[in-house]
Amino acid sequence: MSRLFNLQGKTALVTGSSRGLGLAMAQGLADAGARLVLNGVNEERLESAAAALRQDGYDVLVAAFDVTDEASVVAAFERFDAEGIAIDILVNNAGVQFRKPMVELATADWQRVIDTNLTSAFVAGREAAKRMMARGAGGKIINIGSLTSELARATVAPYTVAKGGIKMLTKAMAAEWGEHGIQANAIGPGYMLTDMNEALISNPQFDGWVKARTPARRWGAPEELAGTAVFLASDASNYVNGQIIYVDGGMISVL
Ligand code: GCO
Repeated sequence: MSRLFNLQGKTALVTGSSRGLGLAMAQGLADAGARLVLNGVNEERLESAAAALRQDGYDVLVAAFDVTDEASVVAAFERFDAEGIAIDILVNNAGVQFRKPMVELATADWQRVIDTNLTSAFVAGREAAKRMMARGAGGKIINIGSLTSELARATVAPYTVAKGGIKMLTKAMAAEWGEHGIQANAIGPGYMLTDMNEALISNPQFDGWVKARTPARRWGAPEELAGTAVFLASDASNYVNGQIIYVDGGMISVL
């Protein structure tokens, strides 16, 4: 394995990694040598994902906590401290989708999406960065954005606002933490084959639109994010900071 992309000796916490994009990126990081800390709120699903990865020989820990609950995020990082677990790589992947026209959208639903998709990345990022700075060994923060970090689509306003915020939070992290050897970057997945998108995938009109609108003429597979995650988690990206890399089959680059 190329030294540049080698994650051996590093520990990666991936939020929302019991399935979907988070689990796929976690597998890629483990493939490159990282020890994993999987996170989610469903302990059974987490343990099942961890067991499968351990079967493949990977070093996997589990940390069940709700990224929207600041106290549980802080407690999780304090547990890492107590157990000597240094988080070298944080992937802020946890997120939800909620599709409804804004004129019908309850503020509580708006707030829930913002809290889960954006505020959680700030809280976990703050807790990770404080410790990276104290260790003086730098670190990597990878926030998961979206095509909606740049472009809006009707009926997904809170998700769009949160993901637009992810793009700018990534730059804010770079601005404050770059001098501490921390690189904060983002990945912008395109339309990926995930449970969250099931309603879209099974809708023939939407499926047709995605395929026509994407130069690759297809949806993306979750594992297609792994290479970019490894790049941004590795020494290969030590002079990359505040960027968002779109893994979208070309969709955001064309009309
Ligand atoms: C939607 C989808 C998108 C994708 C992805 C695109 O309803 O439009 O859920 O938001 O999940 O974020 O980049």
